[in-house]
Amino acid sequence: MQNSIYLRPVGLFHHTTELQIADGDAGWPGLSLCGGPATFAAVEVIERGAGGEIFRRIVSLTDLFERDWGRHNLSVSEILDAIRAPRSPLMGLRMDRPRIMGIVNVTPDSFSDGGKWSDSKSAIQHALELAEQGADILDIGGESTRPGSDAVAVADELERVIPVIKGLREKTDKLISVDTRKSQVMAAAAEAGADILNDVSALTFDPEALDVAADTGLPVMLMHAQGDPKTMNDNPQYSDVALDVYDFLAERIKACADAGIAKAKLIADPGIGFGKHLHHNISVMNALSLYHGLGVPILLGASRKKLIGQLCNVEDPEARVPGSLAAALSGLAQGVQITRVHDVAETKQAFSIWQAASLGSEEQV
Ligand code: 8Y7
Repeated sequence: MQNSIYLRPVGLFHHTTELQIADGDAGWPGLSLCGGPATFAAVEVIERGAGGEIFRRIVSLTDLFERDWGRHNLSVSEILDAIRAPRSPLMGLRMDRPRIMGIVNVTPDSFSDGGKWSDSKSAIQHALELAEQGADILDIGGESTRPGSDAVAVADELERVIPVIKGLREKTDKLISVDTRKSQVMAAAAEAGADILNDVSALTFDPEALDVAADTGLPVMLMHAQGDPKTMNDNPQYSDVALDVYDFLAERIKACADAGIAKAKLIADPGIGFGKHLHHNISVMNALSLYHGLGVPILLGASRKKLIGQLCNVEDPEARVPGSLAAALSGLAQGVQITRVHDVAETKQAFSIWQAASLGSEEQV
């Protein structure tokens, strides 16, 4: 293993728009995070040596610039540039404020709301309600990828999601993402009017997916998972989970670039619950701002997931909404751009208050 260096922005400050803190202004020690309305005052420098040994220290930005960090896979200034660069809009949706992605499962077996929306008419109805409640993106999925779930045949998945995407496309201008790992579903969904591809395997499950995704020209959400849904939570293994996830996502961004998918079209997601035990999920959630170094918007999906059940001793997924809101807000505090949730109205309310307090204005977006 090569010596690697990672920077995790810390000391995040979400400030009022009126304050207009210019990047690098004398007297203000912060740098802009993703060009948006947050700055960071220091970084945790994480070095991972060839043998997997890890050194961490929090350093001021001044120390960061002045020190010689030696030879690594990337330079400190390359990573800082990626952290600071404004994020491209996603199909016209600006990424400089928190966005909500509403979950629409068209599956008979999803863990938390499986079966409820499984005919296309009620799925479309549900999606439109989420749009009304303030979802910016509607995520349509026809294959449950919950831990232990069985694979779904392409024909079944097509039959579930395509009518919903077509029907929804006629009724809303909200962005529609298709949650699939299969290239045939990606191509058909693009044809039916989907705007974004959301692949929990980061285009690794289907050997055709990388090229097909590139052909659609659509943006892609790349999620980290370890192993296949059926067995992924049996025995996940990491050297350092937050860094291993980072390396995986960086590799997938590179693979996409090589296949002709521009970085401006990519979103990175650490994949809460996918091949991760409780302590892995906690480490990833704690390290979220690290992923800004990838240079693309971050997506977080913790809604109603098992870690909330484990931490709060709540068996019923529908009773995990308060924990889901806290997870979502902790994401915002770390600059997460897109939050994938079941409970859009509740999340919108939490985000509005968080934004009002941190921006110091009533201006809602
Ligand atoms: C995620 C996801 C699921 C996630 C992204 C569930 C499809 C399990 N989780 N996609 N899909 N990120 N991008 O609990 O965390 O909703 S399925």
